[in-house]
Amino acid sequence: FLDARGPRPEEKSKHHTAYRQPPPPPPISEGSKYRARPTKVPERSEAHKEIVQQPDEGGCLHGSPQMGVLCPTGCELRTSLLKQERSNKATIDDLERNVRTLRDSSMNMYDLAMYLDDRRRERQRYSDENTNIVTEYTTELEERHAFLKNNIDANIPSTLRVLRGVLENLRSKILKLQTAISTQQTYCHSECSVSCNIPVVSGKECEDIYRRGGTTSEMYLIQPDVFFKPYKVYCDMTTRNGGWTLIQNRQDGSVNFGRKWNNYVRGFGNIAFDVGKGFCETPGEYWLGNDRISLLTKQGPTELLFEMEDWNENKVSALYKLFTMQNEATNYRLAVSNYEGNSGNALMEGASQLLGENRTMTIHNGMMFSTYDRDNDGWFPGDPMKQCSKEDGGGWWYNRCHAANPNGRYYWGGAYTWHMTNHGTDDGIVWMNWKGSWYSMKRMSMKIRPSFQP
Ligand SMILES: [Ca+2]
Repeated sequence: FLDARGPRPEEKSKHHTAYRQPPPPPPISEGSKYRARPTKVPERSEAHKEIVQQPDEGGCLHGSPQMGVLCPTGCELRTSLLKQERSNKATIDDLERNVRTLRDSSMNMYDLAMYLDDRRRERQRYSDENTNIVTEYTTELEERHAFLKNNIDANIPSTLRVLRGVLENLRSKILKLQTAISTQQTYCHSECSVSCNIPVVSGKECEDIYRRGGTTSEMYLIQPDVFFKPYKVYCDMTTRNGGWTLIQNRQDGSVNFGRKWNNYVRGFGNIAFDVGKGFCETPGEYWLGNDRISLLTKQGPTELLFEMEDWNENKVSALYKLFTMQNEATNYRLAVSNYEGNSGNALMEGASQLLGENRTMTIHNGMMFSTYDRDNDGWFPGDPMKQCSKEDGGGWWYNRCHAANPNGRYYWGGAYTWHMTNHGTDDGIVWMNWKGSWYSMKRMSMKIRPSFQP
């Protein structure tokens, strides 16, 4: 706060119009221009002389009362001036206070104006900067837009041409595939006619043929019983001295084994193929048929050989020195004995991983044959909700349900999970005692031969 008597800044001079110069001091009394007059000695009585008052200082009264008052004199002037000065002083003090207040408020106004001015300048600066930034961005955006537009104009048409070419290529490939598929469909609808040169050698079964001189493994005609027509079968003439009649074979999943009762009774699949050697030396996937198998085992003591192979070319086998399959009247009941082999005795002992009742309910020996439309299993016989064959994929001598499942579903690669199955059960080509429930064999076969004592 500026002292009223302090130095004042130049720019505030305009506010000083309210300031008034103090009144000039009253004139100073000086000596009279007149010389003193020579005075005559008054002739008065002594008594009269005594009441005459002497003029007071300044001599405002004439020496002679008859002459009255001589002036306004300096004394009177001074008194009136003193009176005036008193009232003027109060006015001046008042004015001074007003001036001080005005000055203070003008100082505040000045500060505010300065502050506002600074703010304005600052805002202007911000505004300028923002404008610059916006301009920069706009420029960049325009450049990018131009770049993209050029790029699109230059490249898209050629890309489209390439894509169109790819599309045309795919279309022609699809056309070729469709043609191939329709050819295959026509081929598949026509009757499967495998043309093989059937050897002249024949017999009751493969051991008989072997003994008659047919010693190459291939397809032959056999006639176990003169009352039944001869039929084709694959004979294995090399394994364990040959003479084996192949009654079941799995090797590539080419034949569906999830079939009805009548299919299993009559048999299904492909007996053998000629792959260019002039005769049918390559077996197909097939089930010989329950009636034929049953009849063969009734000819005399028969042995049954299971051979299986995993997807790493490991092979194991199970030989049952005695095997009989009853006829349809007793639902082709199974009987096996005298196990020899390294696969585990699944048919007679059940799954080696299981214990107690859980194990015995997987034994196959003594069971009747079941298909998904004929429930003869050991799991609530007759209950349509409890059918092993429905859940495990093929026709078999199911108990409740299996330790071995050679007619199950074919799984490429071996290991499979319950997610891949139809019913969440182990429906693969399983031999639990060797590979457990969740491994499906690459190859599986069943061969029979008359038991002959050495
Ligand atoms: Ca059942």
